[in-house]
Amino acid sequence: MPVAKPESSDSRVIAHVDMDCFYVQVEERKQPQLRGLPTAVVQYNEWKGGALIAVSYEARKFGVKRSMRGAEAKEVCPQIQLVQVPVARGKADLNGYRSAGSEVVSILSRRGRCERASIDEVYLDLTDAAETMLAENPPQNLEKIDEEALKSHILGLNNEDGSDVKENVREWINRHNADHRDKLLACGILIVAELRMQVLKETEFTCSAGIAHNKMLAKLASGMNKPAQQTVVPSSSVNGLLNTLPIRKMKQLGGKLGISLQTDMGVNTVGDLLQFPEEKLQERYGINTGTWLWNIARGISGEAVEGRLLPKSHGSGKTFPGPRALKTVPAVQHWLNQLCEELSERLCSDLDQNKRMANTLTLHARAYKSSDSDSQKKFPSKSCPLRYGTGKIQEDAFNLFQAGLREYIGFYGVKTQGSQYSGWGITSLSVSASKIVPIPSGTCSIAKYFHGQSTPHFSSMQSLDNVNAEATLLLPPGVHSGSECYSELNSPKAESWIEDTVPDLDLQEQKDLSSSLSKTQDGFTQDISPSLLSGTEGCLEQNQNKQERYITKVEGQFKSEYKERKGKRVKDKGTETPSILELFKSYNPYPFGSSLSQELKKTAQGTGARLTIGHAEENEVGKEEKPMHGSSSRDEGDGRREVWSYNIDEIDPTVMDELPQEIQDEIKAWVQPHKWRPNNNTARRGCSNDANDIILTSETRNVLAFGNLPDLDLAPSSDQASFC
Ligand code: DCP
Repeated sequence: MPVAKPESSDSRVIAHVDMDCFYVQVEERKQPQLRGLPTAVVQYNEWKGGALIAVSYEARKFGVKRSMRGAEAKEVCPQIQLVQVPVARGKADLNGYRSAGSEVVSILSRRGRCERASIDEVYLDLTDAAETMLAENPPQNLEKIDEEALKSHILGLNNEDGSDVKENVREWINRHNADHRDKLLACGILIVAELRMQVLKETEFTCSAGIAHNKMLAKLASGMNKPAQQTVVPSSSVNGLLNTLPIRKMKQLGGKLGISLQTDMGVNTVGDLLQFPEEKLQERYGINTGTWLWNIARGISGEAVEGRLLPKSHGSGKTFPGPRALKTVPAVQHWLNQLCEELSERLCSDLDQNKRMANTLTLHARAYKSSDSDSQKKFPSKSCPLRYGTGKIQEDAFNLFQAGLREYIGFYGVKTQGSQYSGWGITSLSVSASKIVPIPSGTCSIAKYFHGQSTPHFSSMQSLDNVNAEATLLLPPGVHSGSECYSELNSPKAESWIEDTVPDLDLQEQKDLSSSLSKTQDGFTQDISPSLLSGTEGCLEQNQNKQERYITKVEGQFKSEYKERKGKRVKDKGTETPSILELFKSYNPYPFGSSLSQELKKTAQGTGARLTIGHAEENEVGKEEKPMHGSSSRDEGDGRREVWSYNIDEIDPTVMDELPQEIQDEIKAWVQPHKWRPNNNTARRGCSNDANDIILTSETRNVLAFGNLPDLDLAPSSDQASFC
């Protein structure tokens, strides 16, 4: 449900920039002979020439539409040029389009905060740039207004009296008596026109833009005059724009809420909403949504432009509609492997180019059961901590699929079938990587991050173990689930690590998912919309080895710097005592079933308190760390898996400083209450059954196990109780 956000300022200058027939333009740049010709980009498919996914404006004049197939397009426009989307791994390869989108983003971000909203859309907050222009060089001072700016469409500007349209725009931009908001918009017109021309010059792509005081209005305006034009919404024109706008055209009202407004409230246009008092809308739709509806009817939207040039998640998906539905486990595994390979390449590329790592792997599927009264039941989305490496991602995704399938068709259904068709079919599959965070700067933190990253390697596998134990039953001979490697681990809580997942995609992405999935009802294969699975920059020679090399490089760097820092202290003491980071590295995150004293124990030895990290299941840990069939595995540690004895006086405070504050507080409280405990709250966050036992809160365990990821809510709160 949409939520109202207070308007930060009604004097913002926001632009929404949308590329024109984007994939077509990318193909035209590759093949300039296509320019000016009616052209469409088609998804590869042998049936009826494939599905059109982008149509040039020349082709649109002939009546060619995106909903058509190639053959239909040929009927209405025999001279149409059909260009196939590049293919890799049996599915569309969108990397070229993604990197073309990134080229544009890098130009548009030069004048203000920039939010990449999809593969070809960007929001810009140009308020500061407009204020500066107004203060230093207002449009009235300019000798000449740029031609592109003069071609702007200003809503509400009367152009019907036969007057020179450009002259009207010039006057509007130059008005001395305009209020501050309109003056800012006038500056926005000039800035956006300039940016769009810059994009054209540097990339050869045209784009269209909407310029308004908020994102909602800018987005509505950008599509009003396409291609290669810009539309402006002064506040005096907001009512006119919204009054007749069909309610379902509004962002977030295309679905159930829009239908309810139409059928239950008789609201057909946004303007119709004006008749309802806020309380009435709140009564019907809840406080937040009610206020949001009241606001949008008046063109009010407080949504901020997020400074985000990179995608929030990566994904790879494919649909298998109609007769192409996947009906056996090996078939699903084959496609999952392809999707995971692509996902892994993009993750490596992101890591390499942007120094970012994803933390959650999610599997989504759509399925049907041929003989089932419960046909509404959805295939549950599942997620788990993400481990880097193609083989690991493939393995985890497959395990997630099996967990989902077991839930979808029931345990007995799973047991009775293997490679045989058993009355179910998968019509879409996708894997996504989310919770992407930058690797913290500073080598110690990077090392911590990687140590954190390494632990899900077994944490997630422990968690998947129970699932595997059952799910292997459905595997045909020769198909490995990976569960064998963990069969000796029998964590009672295993399944809690696999989460049912609400797709971690933003609303636009979710909308795109539903539209792209629904687009495939014709019974033929089509890849999932790229805008759903928003991409990262060009994936150049991404591979697992590269990632591993990178990690090794950073770790090496960390180790040498760390040694240097520690050198003096070690020399003084004549013995190398591990720091808290080393402690983390060797910390066994086996979270369930081990006693607390085994997990982490503090003992007082004379005046010097010591932390002892011990684990009775070192051998189990060793097993857990075995590389999985074919999957690469980096060195998880230095073999020091026995009991660790740690003198708290030797904790390097500089290392402590790089930990997240809340973790610092908690650790300080454990190790030396008399010296470091910052406040009593920390005591409440952990619990202890013995004065000498240190018991980790689930939050801290997550941080230790997964790096600095307090928002990765992997363990249910009940863990803490059982842990104690
Ligand atoms: N796309 C896709 N499948 C869809 C919709 C779009 O693969 N169902 C791709 C092709 C488009 C690109 O995403 O070129 C951007 O989509 P837009 O909806 O922005 O449409 P276009 O850019 O093609 O055209 P327009 O000029 O109307 O924005």
